[in-house]
Amino acid sequence: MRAIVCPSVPDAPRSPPVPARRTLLKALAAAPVLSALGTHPAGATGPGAAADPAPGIVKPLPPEHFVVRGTNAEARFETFRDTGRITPTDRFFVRNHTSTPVLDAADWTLTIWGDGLHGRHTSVRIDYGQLRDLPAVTRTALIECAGNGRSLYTTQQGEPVTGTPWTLGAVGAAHWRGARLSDVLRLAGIAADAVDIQPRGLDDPFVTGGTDLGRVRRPLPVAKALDDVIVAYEMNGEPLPYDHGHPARLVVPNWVGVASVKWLGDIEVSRRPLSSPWSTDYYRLFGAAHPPGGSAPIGRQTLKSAYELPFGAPLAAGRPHHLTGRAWSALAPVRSVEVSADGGATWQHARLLDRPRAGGWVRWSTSWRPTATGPRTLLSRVTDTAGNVQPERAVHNTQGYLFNAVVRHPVTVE
Ligand SMILES: Nc1nc2c(c(=O)[nH]1)N[C@H]1C(S)=C(S)[C@@H](COP(=O)(O)O)O[C@H]1N2
Ligand SMILES: [Mo]
Repeated sequence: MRAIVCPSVPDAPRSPPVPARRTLLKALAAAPVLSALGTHPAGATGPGAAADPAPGIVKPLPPEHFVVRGTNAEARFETFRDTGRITPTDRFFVRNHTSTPVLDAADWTLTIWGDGLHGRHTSVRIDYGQLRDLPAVTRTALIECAGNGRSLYTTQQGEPVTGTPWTLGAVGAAHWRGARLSDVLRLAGIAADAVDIQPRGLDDPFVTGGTDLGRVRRPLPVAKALDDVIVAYEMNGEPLPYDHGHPARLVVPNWVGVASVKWLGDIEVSRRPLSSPWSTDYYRLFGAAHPPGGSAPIGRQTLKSAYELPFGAPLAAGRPHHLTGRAWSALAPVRSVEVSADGGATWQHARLLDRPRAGGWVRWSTSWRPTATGPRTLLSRVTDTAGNVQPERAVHNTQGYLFNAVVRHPVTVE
């Protein structure tokens, strides 16, 4: 296959010479699409319609399956009980810093550039057809926001945090199909001494507190980039939907969701370490328990388990209840899940319904026959094969990342 190589330019700026062309249908242009799908209340999609609850998300967000949080949509974790091991695409959470750009694969190109390519100052551009011509691989991987469970720092530990107050539904599992990022980088001519790459999205620049941070981008060490990362163009057997990165996104297994850059437009390859606000101001651990300037940029996600049950669910006394949940760890395959209905005094093993595998989650079930009526707290606790186990308390950080503590799940026995 043939990639377009732009000859080196003296004084080339440290940015891609030509941003990939894109087709943006926004505001007025997007409104007919949304109304045609009949998914928003009439009148809610027009310009300036204050009623539109998730400006910038294209797919329908039925309230029985989603909670809208600003520009994002959280899946209702309890409703995962009627899904299998794979999260259906129309039930997958959406985390957008700005809004979903509606891009056309026919116009799309990916530019790979930087001093980490052979022959510095070259830049290589591939189009959608060329990406699809590379050998295709399919991986099952969770994407989980680093802030998933963030609100529990406050509700469960009484600690303040900033950021989207997710409960537990900023996670989903999908089959992703695409080209290996290593094949893309080798095609572009990555040098042996490149240390970091930095993928960047084609969505609008992120402006916060009056500061324009530029387009979403975050460095990724070359060792991870060449390992198991893919440039995905299909999700669950269909072309990537607009909200999940159409026409192409990175899928970075086991890493914090922000690494999986959507609407991929360019990748810088560098012989020196790279940084961006998403590796300096955000996605580090700040606070009393961490080094003064914050931790190193976070990479891997953590481990969690949770009941597929609404918080505060009513359960009839004197009857056995079949309770289900999910457990996952980005650190190692799940080994076991224990449950407790007496505040952690005694624990029993839950039944695992899936064979644990690296990178996925495991459904589990347990039976509980409550006797006394009143409020109760259900606990679940996952242990992985590396010996990691959910602690009673998560170590606080000001931005509420990597919540990993045992979830205290309130129910009411009636
Ligand atoms: N270009 C771009 N990529 C992005 C984001 C974004 O806003 N813009 N959000 C990131 C974050 S924080 C997460 S958690 C995941 C969410 O992926 P999803 O919306 O497909 O669930 O996408 C990541 N990739
Ligand atoms: Mo995220």
